[in-house]
Amino acid sequence: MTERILITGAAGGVGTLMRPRLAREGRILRLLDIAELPPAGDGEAVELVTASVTDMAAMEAACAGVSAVIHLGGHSLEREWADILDVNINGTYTVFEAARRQGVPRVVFASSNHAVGFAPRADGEVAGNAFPRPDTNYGVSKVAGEAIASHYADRYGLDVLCVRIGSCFERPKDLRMLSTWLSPADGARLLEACLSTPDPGYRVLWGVSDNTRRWFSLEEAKAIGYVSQDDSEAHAADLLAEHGEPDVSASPHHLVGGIWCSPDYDTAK
Ligand code: 15L
Repeated sequence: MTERILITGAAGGVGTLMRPRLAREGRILRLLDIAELPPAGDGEAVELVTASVTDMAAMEAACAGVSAVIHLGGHSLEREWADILDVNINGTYTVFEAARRQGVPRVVFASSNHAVGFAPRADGEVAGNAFPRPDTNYGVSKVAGEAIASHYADRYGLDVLCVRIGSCFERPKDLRMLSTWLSPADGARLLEACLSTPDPGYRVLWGVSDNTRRWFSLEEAKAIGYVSQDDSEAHAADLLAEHGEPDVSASPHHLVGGIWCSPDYDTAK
């Protein structure tokens, strides 16, 4: 039987990295974004949908017949409050409500390390479900998304996994990412675990590779069957040669959110 999985924000950074890595025999990826999506490649089993996550009718149509939603859509950087409220918070509500109306049993929500950005890393390993300490409007929207997810899990019985993604890029781009990196291959492994783990209920977990310099816990992700195969240390030499060893007791490395926690990083309006 063919399964259909809806990915919102599929044209974004993480969506673009996941598209080829989540392709499977017997699976159709329904890719949704307001931005243009690259057309289907040869033999690629995709359906392309141009729509906003804030459009309830479009989201209901997009959720029809899917077995899971991977919700990556929304602003991925700090924005002023009105934009975050509309796209990230109302958009996430719309995705969950559309999924519920269409009987979609499972949603994977892309949360972020910025939901707990002000957590000090000196406190030791940060638990997957550490109490929210958002560092920006964007971080607040991820906490709100986790709350919406929890509501839909408890009230309507959806299985929901909130993945607090560290930094998902082809390779770590700076010293901080030596700790926070989620390799694309590990990202796909983690999403597969989120899609297949039986009866997860509501979970909050870190999306991170098993980096030597990691300070996010992998316990919650391991509990659903995730096995990381990557370590940012393989990419460390060039970054360390250029910048030297990071002082993890000082800004920007002493808090989970890095420079997002600095006083200059403030676009709140
Ligand atoms: C995020 O949540 C952002 O979406 C991404 O662009 C990165 O900046 C990442 O966090 C990070 O903290 O590296």
